[in-house]
Amino acid sequence: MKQAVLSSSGSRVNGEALKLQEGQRKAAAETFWPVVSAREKQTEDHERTLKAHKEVENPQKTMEVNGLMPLPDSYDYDLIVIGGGSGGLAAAKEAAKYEKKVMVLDFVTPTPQGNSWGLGGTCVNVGCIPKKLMHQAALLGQALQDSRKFGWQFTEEVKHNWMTMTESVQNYIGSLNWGYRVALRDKKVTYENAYGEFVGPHTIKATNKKGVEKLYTAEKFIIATGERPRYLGIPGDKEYCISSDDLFSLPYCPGRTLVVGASYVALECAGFLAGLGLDVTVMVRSILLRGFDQDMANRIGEYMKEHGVNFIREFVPIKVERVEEGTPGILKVTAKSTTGNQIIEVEYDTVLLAIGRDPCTRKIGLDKVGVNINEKTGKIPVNDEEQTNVPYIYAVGDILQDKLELTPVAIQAGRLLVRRLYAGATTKCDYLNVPTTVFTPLEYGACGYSEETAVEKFGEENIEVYHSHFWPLEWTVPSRDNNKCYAKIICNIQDNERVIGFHVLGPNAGEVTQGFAAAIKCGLTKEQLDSTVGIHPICAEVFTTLSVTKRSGRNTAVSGC
Ligand code: FAD
Ligand code: NA7
Repeated sequence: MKQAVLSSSGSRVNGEALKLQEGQRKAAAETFWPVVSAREKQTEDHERTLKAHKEVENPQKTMEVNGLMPLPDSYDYDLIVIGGGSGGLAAAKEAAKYEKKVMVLDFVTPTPQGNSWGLGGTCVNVGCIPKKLMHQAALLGQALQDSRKFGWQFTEEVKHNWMTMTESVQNYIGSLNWGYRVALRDKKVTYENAYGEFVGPHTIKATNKKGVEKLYTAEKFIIATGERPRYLGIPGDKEYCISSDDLFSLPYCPGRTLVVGASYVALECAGFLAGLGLDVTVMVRSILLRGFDQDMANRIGEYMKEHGVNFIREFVPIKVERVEEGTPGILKVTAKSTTGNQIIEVEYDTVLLAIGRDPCTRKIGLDKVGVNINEKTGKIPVNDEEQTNVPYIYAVGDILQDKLELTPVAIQAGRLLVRRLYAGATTKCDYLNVPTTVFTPLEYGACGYSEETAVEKFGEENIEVYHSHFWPLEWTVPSRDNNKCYAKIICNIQDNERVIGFHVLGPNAGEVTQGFAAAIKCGLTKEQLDSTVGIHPICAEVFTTLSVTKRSGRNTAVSGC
């Protein structure tokens, strides 16, 4: 078997290294691990590799002990993708288009409560999809109330059944899981439900549920392992609390719920739970929706409060205890003020932690291949081509440092990366002006700068903020929530009043934002917005008639449509 010998400095000294191009040799030296020159179609059955590996009883140990490592003559795969979520599946399917031999490894480590799910990653199983469907369940409750004013009459009391909702949502998710498996099979992508971990250069160990281990080699790798919910690290958190990874398949109604955390996952979950009629409290450590426009964030908070969500501000839990068994049972939460010494004790049926998510990068053998991570956050820094510091290893999605954690971003980055790798394309993923929506009861759509970051970057005197309240026609007849919906754009005065920030609070905010995001990408200016003819009577038309600047202090309230 061929072996590469590492000198103490890590550079390769066997014959093949001499064949490396200058750039590759430099990269190999920089990254400590050898770079094997690109080989077209040199994939073979992994049995051959396994046989080779058997000769080295423990390749990892061999490397560590004597600096020797196996270097296969050829690779089992052109590309191995670790993680079958939004980014990983998009990349794998795209690579298959170019007739590459591709493998996807996907494995879900069960939650502390024992939940796991099928192929497709966070978005499909425990993220965007169930979240939006449950948000829809809550909106339907509101629509039922509104409908009485439109003439609908019900004879029965209106109730919500948690189990019916979760079963319907889970059935739909099951169909998506199945669809992904079929899509991979149709595209001849090998899928293994196994945990991937680097054990040496170009070599990965795949461990399945039964603990069976296999070694595979590939010319290139894409890491797309995503993130998992963080825990508080206090007594009782993993034993008694749930996370969003458990909520969407919870086999009982959560009842009185404490949501810990105040970012979008926390507020979205709190919003739909309250919309289903549950008693919900959000425990906020500092501010709502860190990173988002704070003017909009506070308006969302006010609306939620008016619609029955309780907030405990500037407190953090320090202990969770079970006081009564059951599903859900009763939990006692002891919490401490972040501004003083006050301690409170509060009881809930369910405690949902939504205090952030950690990237799955610390247990995948990155140290074995020399991939750098940010030690503090676990995130992987990449260049603008999603390449890690090890040239044959790429990364996409939520695990990337300083990038957006959104499904369409992961998909776009994965697809474009593969097109660059295998189809001669040059287009890079554009992480700027990415639109997003927070599905709180009053939905929030945004694209571009928040007001505070625009002020910070351009200076207050150089930005003009236009804003207005609006009242959706659909809400007028049931007489609800006047002067809650709100539209705001931020323009750069120095650049022909180009729209650099777009913010909307109102129904279907995502649908509204998507089209404007395309316009912003094309360089939309305030003048162009003004010359755009609105569609009547819809919410989005407000953006074609914005005339009040924030600077003017003029009233933005509306009384009719
Ligand atoms: P993931 O989709 O998380 O996929 C990673 C996969 O890799 C997982 O299946 C994981 O189990 C697997 N894996 C991890 N380690 C290994 C390993 N060693 N070996 C094999 N497999 C491994 N985004 C939006 O755009 N819109 C939304 O509305 C939205 N809502 C969200 C709501 C919630 C509650 C959450 C939590 C997230 C939401 N997101 C939303 C974010 C979105 O889900 C993520 O940005 C997206 O899923 C990231 O894709 P990814 O490919 O990076 O990782
Ligand atoms: P974020 O965006 O990381 O926000 C975490 C929230 O939890 C935020 O409000 C934090 O408050 C709060 N937090 C963090 N640690 C604690 C502790 N120890 N106690 C109380 N509160 C805490 O997380 P999300 O879950 O909303 O979203 C993460 C990603 O998931 C997102 O980007 C999507 O990809 C899906 P802070 O403002 O720091 O005081």
